[in-house]
Amino acid sequence: MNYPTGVHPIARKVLDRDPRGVARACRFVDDRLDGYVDLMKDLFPHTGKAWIVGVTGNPGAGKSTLTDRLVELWRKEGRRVGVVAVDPTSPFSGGAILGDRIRMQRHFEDPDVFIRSLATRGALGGLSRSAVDVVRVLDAWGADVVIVETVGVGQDELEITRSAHSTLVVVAPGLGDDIQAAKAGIMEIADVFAVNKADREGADATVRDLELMIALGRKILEPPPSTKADCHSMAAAPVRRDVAGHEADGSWTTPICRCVATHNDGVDGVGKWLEEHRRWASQSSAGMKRHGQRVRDQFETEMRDALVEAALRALRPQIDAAVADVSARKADPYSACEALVEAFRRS
Ligand SMILES: Nc1nc2c(ncn2[C@@H]2O[C@H](COP(=O)(O)OP(=O)(O)OP(=O)(O)O)[C@@H](O)[C@H]2O)c(=O)[nH]1
Ligand SMILES: [Mg+2]
Repeated sequence: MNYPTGVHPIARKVLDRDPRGVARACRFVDDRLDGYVDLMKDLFPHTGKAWIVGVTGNPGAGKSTLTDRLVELWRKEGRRVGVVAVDPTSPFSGGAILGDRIRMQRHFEDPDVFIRSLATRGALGGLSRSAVDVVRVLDAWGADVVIVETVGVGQDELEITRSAHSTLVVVAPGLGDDIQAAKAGIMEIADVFAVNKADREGADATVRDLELMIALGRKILEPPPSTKADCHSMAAAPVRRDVAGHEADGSWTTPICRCVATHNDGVDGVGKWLEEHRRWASQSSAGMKRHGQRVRDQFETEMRDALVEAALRALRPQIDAAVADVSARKADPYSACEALVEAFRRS
């Protein structure tokens, strides 16, 4: 392909779909090497086409196994798939990431699948910023779908999930207390629930728990629906838009799918509901609003990073002096910060 002169050499490789180029670009943005902003500038016009699917849930719920199955499902449909596995819990050992690689390794040979693990917290902006940039690299590479797997804990991970178009929360039976603990966060981010390990005891109770949570979330405004959509019933009957998914008032009620990822059972139902959510999000005003919020959140994060970086660079000597003063207790950190911000404003 021909590019205008000045296009970053790594960007050319990504746009030419050279797998090694994509790997280099991911490392480049993850490590924030010099020039990564220029690389992103060249890639950005080629982004915006991928559907970003967040997959989150408790450790061991089966996220990677389910992701592997979803990759298989979407590859059968001829889609190019990117996977970003974020593992903030073991940045040094990489243990879980190794596990993820094993679970998804059959896709490593496929030129239309690109899997990237992220464990570093990076310098500025941290994990969520790296994840957003790596997702953009895969988008520019030509991914139709990018799956972002995160463990559903912590602010960074919630932020990453918020940057997805559709979020799947994977829950395993027997984690009732965990569900209670994570309730608020989960309800906020779940677009589709997968009750995985439905071959285990307790799946029905978990589905009931989630149904109750969803009904409570919809409380007061309307009585809870008498029937809940379930992927098993979904296979048999057409989608009942009045009981899950699209609501008459334009809102979305989170459907619950049972699946057994290890046996590839119920996974197509999960895929169908994610697809349904994507359709809803692209058509409803709530979905549009969410899109606007996502762009704003990402832009504000970028602004914050850029401002902090610029300030640190411009004020380095003054910062050193202020640190010495605070350390010697000649100044309090609040006043010292205010003075530096004021100095940056005037600079
Ligand atoms: N019985 C049963 N086991 C499953 C199922 N899905 C996954 N597992 C097993 O559960 C374990 C954890 O699966 P993973 O896919 O690694 O779970 P994860 O949520 O990605 O785990 P972390 O990334 O470490 O948080 C593995 O041993 C899987 O084989 C299922 O549907 N039924
Ligand atoms: Mg995993």
